[in-house]
Amino acid sequence: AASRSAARSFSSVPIDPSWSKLAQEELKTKKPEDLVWMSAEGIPLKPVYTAADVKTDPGLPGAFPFTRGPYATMYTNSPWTIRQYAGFSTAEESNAFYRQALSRGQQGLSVAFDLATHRGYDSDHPRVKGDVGMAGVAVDSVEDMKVLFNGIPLDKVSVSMTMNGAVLPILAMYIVAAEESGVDQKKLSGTIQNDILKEFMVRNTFIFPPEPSMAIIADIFGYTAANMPRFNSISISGYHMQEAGADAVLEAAFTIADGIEYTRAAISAGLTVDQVAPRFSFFWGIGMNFYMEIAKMRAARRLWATLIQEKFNPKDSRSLRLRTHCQTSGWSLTEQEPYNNIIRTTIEAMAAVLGGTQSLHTNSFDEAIGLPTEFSSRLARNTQLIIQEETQMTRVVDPWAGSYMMESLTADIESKALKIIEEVESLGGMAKALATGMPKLRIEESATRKQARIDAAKDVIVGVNRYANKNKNADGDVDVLVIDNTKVREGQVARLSQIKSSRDQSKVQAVLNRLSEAARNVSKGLTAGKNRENLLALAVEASRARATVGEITSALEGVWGRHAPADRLVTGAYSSEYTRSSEDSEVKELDLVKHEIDAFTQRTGRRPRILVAKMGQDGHDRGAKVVASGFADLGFDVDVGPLFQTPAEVAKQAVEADVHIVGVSSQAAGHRTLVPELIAELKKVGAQHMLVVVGGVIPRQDYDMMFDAGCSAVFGPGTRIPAAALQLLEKLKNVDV
Ligand code: 2CP
Repeated sequence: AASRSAARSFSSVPIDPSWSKLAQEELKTKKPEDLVWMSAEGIPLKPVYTAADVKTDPGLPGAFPFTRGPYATMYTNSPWTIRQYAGFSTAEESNAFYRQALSRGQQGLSVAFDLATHRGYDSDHPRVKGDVGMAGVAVDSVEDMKVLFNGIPLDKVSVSMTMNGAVLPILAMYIVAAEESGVDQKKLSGTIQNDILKEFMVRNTFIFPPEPSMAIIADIFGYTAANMPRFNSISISGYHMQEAGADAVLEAAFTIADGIEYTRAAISAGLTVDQVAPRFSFFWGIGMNFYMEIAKMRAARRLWATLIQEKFNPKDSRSLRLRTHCQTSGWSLTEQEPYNNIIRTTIEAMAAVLGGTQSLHTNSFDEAIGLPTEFSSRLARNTQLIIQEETQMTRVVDPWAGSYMMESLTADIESKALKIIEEVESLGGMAKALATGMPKLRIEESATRKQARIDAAKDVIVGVNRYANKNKNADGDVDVLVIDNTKVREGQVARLSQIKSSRDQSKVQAVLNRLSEAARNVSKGLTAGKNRENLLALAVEASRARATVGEITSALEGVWGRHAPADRLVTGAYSSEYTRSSEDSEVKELDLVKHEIDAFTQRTGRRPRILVAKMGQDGHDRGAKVVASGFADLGFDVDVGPLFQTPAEVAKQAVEADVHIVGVSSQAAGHRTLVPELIAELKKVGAQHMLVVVGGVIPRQDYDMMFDAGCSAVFGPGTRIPAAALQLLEKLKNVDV
């Protein structure tokens, strides 16, 4: 029923009439149009394409508009870089992991920093107790950075660092660590993520407000253009938009719009397009919609080349070549039947390769459960090695070129994305568009719709909403890496105090003062290199003097403050997608939720109220937002807490809002420390009656710990929102509210 009602609107999609005749004979009662599938992007995928569908010649690889690839020979001459994102615990442990990975086929490094570092806090800061060493490696000073790269030749191995908030101290410490190991910055090849616009949109590891954040980026562009010719100054990232729920068109459009905004920022800072754009790089998420992902990569290359040409008229053709890293989708991984994730990742990796990526990370199968182990990391790396070395896929450049379907789909994505880019441009560019909240809201809407399609089983996820394995323990428990957060923290705190006692304090203070002065000059609108010092150059000096990540950040924060985002909630997107052509059983379930909410309201005089909370420095808020929107659409009163809260702050808000339930969303392993603390804080303020539930990436092994701490329920990935709501309403019956 679902496909027929959806197909009705597709009678306008042109299908080859001769084929339609052939098809009709096979179809009996159905019509050929019934076979058209509408993608999340609103692009109809037809059962058959012909030459009539191809309007654009993709040209040659290595030539404008680069649809087929940034290089002429692509993998036939030099395959993509196998670059696995990793980092955990201490610099020593991460270093050992990197060296082993490089000896077993990995080709480039990609550093994951812990959330304390991302947000510019040293490991001894009270706000980051649950975060140190958990979702990445803890780095406080250049001494940690030197340990991290010990024995790795930085003039040979390219290093990507995912850092946006604390980008100044981290890039500076990398430069100084290399310098002190005898490698001049001119020789460093690698990439710094440095993409703050998407942080404000979706990823949330910003520190400063938007304006000074953009000034930092322009300073990094200026510094790297002058001193680091082989270093990619930014990784303009759509990946996190996809993880946050963006479809392929939104991801491509907002990312290219970000790139245009960065080019403008560079030009305003007195640089030319050709000084910066050749060292811009991109980063895509690659999900399960196979054809769409390949087409997205092709369309994005063409859009970038065409728009940069049109807007900035560069002389250097490298300014027009979109080079990209890809990562298979973390969101597409399921906690249920985790071995299915190996298959998903393989298919996604093939899409990235067929789309012409320059560098690739393949996820480990256990990432929806916890931190990857040595075993799962090896399988993930081998997935790429097998594609690269066994399948002969590298022998032909852009093998999809000329496919009627692929060329047509590429053009569809291009034109849809272009419309959105134009919309952003008409708002004055991405920085201004972000201030209106438009991009964030579009992505959240798309995420909420996606969840509703999954909950209604319109989008199939094998092992979750179809073919679920009833015997939950059939595959046994999957091992996860457990990090002793307290031990890592203690080690970091000891090293910090050792550094602070052995350095020249007056030298440190002098350079920190100059940083604050430069920050004040940024606020006055002065330009680096002309009438104020470059922030990265100063951070390099500060790092040499052994100033810490926290100190460098504080010197700037004292002037600019720390950014606190305002938030809005999507409403209506869940219920509209869910009810439209849902199965009867699913509509009945919604009725039941409504009935239970009415009963609760009659009994207590008000609707059930839930606070959706995020604690620690974990800024992944897709889950929290989708749950909040879904619960609100189902009829709950929903409060959404700010990001980055301490347990005490959450308890305070819960009491002030007098909620019945506190729902904690945890994606970065902080729950082990933070949830027990929250429950203790709630007791302290007399709110022990409130139900505490946890959702997100919670390893099965931690469930008992959560229940023992006093949690009422744990919702893993793949939980259907109405089912969770019913479970909570049931539990509320036993609570005296
Ligand atoms: C490449 N080269 C070639 C060819 N292909 N030369 C001749 N013929 C060819 N066919 C040359 C290039 O020009 C370059 O030289 C060198 O070989 C390396 O190639 P590349 O294409 O630049 O590859 P790369 O060094 O691996 O760089 C790829 C990217 C870079 C995409 C440009 O920015 C990158 O590695 N990004 C990785 C980002 C990343 O890992 N992010 C992690 C995100 P030259 O150097 O002389 O030009 S972690 C995600 C998590 C989820 C998070 O963010 O939270």
